[in-house]
Amino acid sequence: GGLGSMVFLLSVLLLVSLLTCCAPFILPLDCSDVYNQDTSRTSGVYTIYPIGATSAVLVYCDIGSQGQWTVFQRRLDGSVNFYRPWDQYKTGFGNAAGEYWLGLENVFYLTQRKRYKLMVNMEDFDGNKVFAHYSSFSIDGESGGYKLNVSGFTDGGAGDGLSYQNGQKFTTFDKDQDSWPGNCAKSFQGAFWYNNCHHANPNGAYRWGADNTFYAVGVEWARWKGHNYSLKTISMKLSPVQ
Ligand SMILES: [Ca+2]
Repeated sequence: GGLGSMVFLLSVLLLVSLLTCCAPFILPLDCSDVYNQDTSRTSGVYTIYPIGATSAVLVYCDIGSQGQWTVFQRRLDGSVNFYRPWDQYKTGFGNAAGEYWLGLENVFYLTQRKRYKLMVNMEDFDGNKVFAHYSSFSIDGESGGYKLNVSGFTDGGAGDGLSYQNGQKFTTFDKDQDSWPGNCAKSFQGAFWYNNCHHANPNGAYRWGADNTFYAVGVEWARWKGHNYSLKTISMKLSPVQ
């Protein structure tokens, strides 16, 4: 009857207004939102919604005294193959509890919604840990080749691995957008914002330390360990600028 339809109509209106008005406040965009919703939360895997309510993504949140960091790239043990095509780097792959890539589309939407800083943490096979910090990080959308915009370097012992690749589009073995006649992703066994070609290759082949058999193909941060040392761990993470 009339009352039933009115109740139904009101319910639909309520649902629509909740989704349109309040979804951004209910659904966490990043790990900073995850923490602010419950400050007892610690590091671990959480669900975020960088693109919107219908696009839940699992992510590792690094939560500690240094703040809340949304990890978008992580190498730990060589368990995941990072030599993958464009569509995989666009949408993401791997396991948020282990090694993974969050996806360029997710990272693009994140950096559209807030202003972010970037932390890159890394470790060698002797237990030495260093970092590189950048006060500003964003990437362009797919139509702009997911171009890297990074600045404001602070040295935590790692050296500046990214400024050389700033302003470059993302390259995979099946999509060459680098500044070299060849394809840097193919030649250096990774996928990244390559220039001509790299000072850092975080998505390169996992090679367990020093190895000069093939030049510069490992998980590298050249300013720290050179082009023939593949790191034990590296992670790239974002936190909003206050
Ligand atoms: Ca090229």
